[in-house]
Amino acid sequence: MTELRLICASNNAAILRANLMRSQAVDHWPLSVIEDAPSAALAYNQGLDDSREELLIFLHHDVYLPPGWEQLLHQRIAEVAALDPDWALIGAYGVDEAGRGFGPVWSSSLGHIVGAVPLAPRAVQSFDELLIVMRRGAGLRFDAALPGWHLYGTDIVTQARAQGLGAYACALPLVHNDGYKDQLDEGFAAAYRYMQGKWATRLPLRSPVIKISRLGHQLWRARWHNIRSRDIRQGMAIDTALDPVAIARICGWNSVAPE
Ligand SMILES: [Mn+2]
Repeated sequence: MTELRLICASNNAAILRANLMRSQAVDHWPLSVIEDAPSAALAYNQGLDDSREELLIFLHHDVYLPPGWEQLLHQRIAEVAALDPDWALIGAYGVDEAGRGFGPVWSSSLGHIVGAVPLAPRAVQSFDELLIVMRRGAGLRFDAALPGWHLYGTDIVTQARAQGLGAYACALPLVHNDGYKDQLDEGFAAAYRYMQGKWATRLPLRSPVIKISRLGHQLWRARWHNIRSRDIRQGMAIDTALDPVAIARICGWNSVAPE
């Protein structure tokens, strides 16, 4: 079986312990935890450089992988490889060319299961950063110049596509026990502006949370929307102290292993 490693950037041991470390997958595969990195890209490149496995799963510390997820991933990889032997990336949540989001993933900040279920690997233009699988042989790296902790899922997919490499969303159910997000902050805006400049000839790009365009007015529109929808969104968000194992069970993901 192909060798595989989990790579996680974490700044909070309690969140890591309460979520990712509850996953059976951490007993199956080695895990690198990178702490106190200045950016997601630098953390993940360090994870790449310090490992040798052919398959790397970059994931958030607030993600819980339900039982059987390891077997399911192997099936999804086989499905992608049958379609595209030189594939580069697989994500658990992605946005296709038409702007449609594919999951399914539970989101505590949104309080529901997000994303249509792809019945086959779905070519996408961006990933949510919650979980990204990379085939090392594709030769990709995260962009060290991309600041902060946002939009690297869109950047890595765009890098792949610019090189003619495939990035796919596959049905890989998981729990994202993320906290309520009030507003797109200055760190997000900095990443947005960086993407506008870097990919000027490939705009617009649709990330899972926002469209990146030449004009960039979507950033202001999203901020205004977030102000107006604050009460509703706060009401829908679920307490992150809830047990992700129980959430997975309620979602019907007691075991997601293929039959
Ligand atoms: Mn997260």
